[in-house]
Amino acid sequence: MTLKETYVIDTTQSKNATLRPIALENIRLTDTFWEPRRAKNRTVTLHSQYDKLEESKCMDNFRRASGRKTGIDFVGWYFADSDLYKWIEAVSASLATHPDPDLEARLEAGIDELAAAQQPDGYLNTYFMFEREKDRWTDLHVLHEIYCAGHLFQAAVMHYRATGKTQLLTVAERLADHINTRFGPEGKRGACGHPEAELALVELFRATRNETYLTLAERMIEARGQEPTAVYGSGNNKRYLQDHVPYKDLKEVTGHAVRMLYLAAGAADVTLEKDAPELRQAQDAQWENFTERRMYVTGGAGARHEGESFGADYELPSDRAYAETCAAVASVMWNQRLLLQTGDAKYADLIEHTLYNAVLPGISLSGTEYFYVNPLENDGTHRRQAWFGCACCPPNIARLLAQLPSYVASIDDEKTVWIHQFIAGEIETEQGVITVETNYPWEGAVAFTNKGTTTMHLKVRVPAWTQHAWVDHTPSGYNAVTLEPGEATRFDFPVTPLCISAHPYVSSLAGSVAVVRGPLVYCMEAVDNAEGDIRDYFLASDLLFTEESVRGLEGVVALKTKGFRYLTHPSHWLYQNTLHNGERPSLETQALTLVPYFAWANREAGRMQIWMRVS
Ligand code: FUB
Ligand code: ZN
Repeated sequence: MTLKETYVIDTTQSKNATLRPIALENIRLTDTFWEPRRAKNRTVTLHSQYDKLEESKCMDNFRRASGRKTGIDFVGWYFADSDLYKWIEAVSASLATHPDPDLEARLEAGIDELAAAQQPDGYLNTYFMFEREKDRWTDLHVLHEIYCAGHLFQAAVMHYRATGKTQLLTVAERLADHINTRFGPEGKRGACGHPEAELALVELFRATRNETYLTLAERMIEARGQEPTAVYGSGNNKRYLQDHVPYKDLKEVTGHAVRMLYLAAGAADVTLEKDAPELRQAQDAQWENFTERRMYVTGGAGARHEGESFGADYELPSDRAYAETCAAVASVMWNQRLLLQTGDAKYADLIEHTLYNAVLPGISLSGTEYFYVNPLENDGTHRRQAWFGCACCPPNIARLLAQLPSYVASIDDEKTVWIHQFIAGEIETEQGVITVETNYPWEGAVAFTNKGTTTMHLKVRVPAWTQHAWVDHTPSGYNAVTLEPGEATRFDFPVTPLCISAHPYVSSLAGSVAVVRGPLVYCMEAVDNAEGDIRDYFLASDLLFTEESVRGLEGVVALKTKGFRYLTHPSHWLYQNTLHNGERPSLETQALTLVPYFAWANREAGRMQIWMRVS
């Protein structure tokens, strides 16, 4: 195999792709919003995460499995190996755009540790060693063996693409071949309780052109919802595992949110490579169910703490929201695959919305602390943590930040460059270089200049939020533009603050609105609204906002408006007769300050809420 450019989802040869990828190296970001965060990812986050992999004993688990360390026990969750794999994927992607010898040395050392732990038959999972060797492949339902393999495959593909080195890819191929002997066409039917390997196997196929891996991915998707179940083991909740019906008949997003969305991403990958109309139709139904009934206004997924799962239609509690950061990452991954397949702007719209409002809140401005759970309302006790016993989210954010350029643009077979996300920088294709100038998301002006020597064709997404409709499917679409050498064009998307209301069936949100400005959802934090309790605040119905800055969030556009606040509450009642006028609380006018939700909990702890009542 020859060294390739670093693609994240390599649809260069995908039969059903409308769009082909542009390599990470060829989309160079220079903006002042994302690129400083990506720089922090490279210089702070990825280093501190490796330290956590050591502290949490994830690395020692590999050393124990290889025999390099003896006399120690396995530590952590049975899927702890995946923490290292996601970190490797993140570092590899980062090195593709920003070489860093220190980071690379840590990466290669990590790969050396895991490669040494691979068994002669290709098996690799540090939980199932020694005393647990007998348990291998006995509990697909719960124990995440294939899930961990999936993250290894993704890491290996990214490492190979970014560095051209084959050591990790060979490890991945040996493990995939091992799994194929068990669960491929010659083996038993088997699928993992936690989908992930499906999408990874398709990417492994794309990197190696070995059809075995594509077939295995397809087989694992088709294995779900059958009798007897292929997701066998110690658990019994099939709906939770998306194993209650065949995937083609799954018309809603249900069960564990991350599993659901990774499964959907895997199915989308299969349909990019193969004609599978029933899988495609199921995807459309799932997407509709998600965006019309089960998605938070932030793009977050998963209403219930119980089982980290989706709730029923319109079950979207703000304070008890789960909205795991990994589920937001998985949603972005799924939507990108749907976008590459269809070229439909609604997927790029949702990616934008999810990136800003559901992924980004997951990491602190310092780059060292994370949210796992993302409530839309909180009393101020929910704070980001430096790591978690179950550390799935931190490296998931890191890999997405490292891969962000791949979400910015892609190219079609007529060589038209499709601009999906607006981030300043330059995009290089065989046709030449396009520069992108913008101060997005704070301002809506975006300018494109053809710096090349040939005519260039662009398709520029017009964000759905410009039509006040980023959730309700009013088509936005792509505007075609032709630029001669040296020519420029400019779009001005109005970032006027807007108020969003929820469907009446979300009963807890009756009479409330959320404020958005451009792609950003705003919230109210006690630190900026120190008079009384922010639960007593109301927006005024004229909804006029001015743009200002606030202490402690430099560069952020905050919104100020006039509203009201309960001044006094009668103290002795919880409920009262609505006709009993004598006990009404009194109101006074009150200035309100809102900040982007992604920035919350980066200053003094205090109450926060997205949804606000309107007087
Ligand atoms: O089970 C592996 C990961 O840990 C899931 O994706 C997360 O939801 C967390 O449970
Ligand atoms: Zn997570």
